[in-house]
Amino acid sequence: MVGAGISTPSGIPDFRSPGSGLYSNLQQYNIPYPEAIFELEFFFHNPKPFFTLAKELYPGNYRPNATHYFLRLLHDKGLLLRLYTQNIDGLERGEPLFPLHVTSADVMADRVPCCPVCTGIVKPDIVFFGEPLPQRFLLHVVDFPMADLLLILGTSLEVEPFASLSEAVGSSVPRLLINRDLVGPFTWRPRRRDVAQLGDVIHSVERLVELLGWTEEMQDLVQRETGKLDGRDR
Ligand code: CNA
Repeated sequence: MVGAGISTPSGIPDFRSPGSGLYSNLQQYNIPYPEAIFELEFFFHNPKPFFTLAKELYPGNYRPNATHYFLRLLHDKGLLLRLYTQNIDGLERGEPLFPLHVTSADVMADRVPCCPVCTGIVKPDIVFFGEPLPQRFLLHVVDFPMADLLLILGTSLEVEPFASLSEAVGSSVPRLLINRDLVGPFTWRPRRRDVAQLGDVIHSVERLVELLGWTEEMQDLVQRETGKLDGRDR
């Protein structure tokens, strides 16, 4: 389970970090309250703030960091059953979640993208507050009881129903929280096998990679993928 805190080292502000989070820097987006930027009703009332943020998050502006590559390594090793992310930056996949070909020229030119046929606003394929979660989210019913380790990285565990997934693994399954601060059930309903590694996510991930003996593999992966990004952005 991951959240905005895994992308702050890439330079993308999270919601809640004091001083650097979006909540502390709202003026530039001209929104009445922080959640508005991701609210469906507000989006159709005024889509500009969302597209200002979308432009900011376009590929090339930000790059994956060690945490994203660690997730990739878990996947490559066949150890990652599923990644549940709240992020819309797409850095776990190396691409944004909204269809670039339709919207990029408009977004880059600070225009709200509209459908050439019906003239309606193009809504990006992300889940706004006020929208149901995609069917795929229901996979958690099968996934969580199957897991034998739950990793939770860079999230305040404040947004439901995502947050409650942290309680959906078996009671004897270890849960490892890697975050700046203690959050959610790690504070109010800790379990015997919980482990909280508090501090900067990059530092913690690098330490974990080292303990796993994967440092060299990780360096190779980062080098390979950075080379690809250099080629793409050139
Ligand atoms: P959040 O509520 O802002 O919490 C982030 C958590 O990460 C906090 O507990 C921070 O202390 C912690 N954190 C931040 N930076 C670091 C760091 N360098 N090292 C360790 N811990 C760190 O964000 P959540 O993801 O929990 O909230 C869910 C919202 C945020 C979702 O609706 C997202 O769509 C939304 N969001 C996403 C992005 C993105 O895609 N990158 C950016 C901003 C907001």
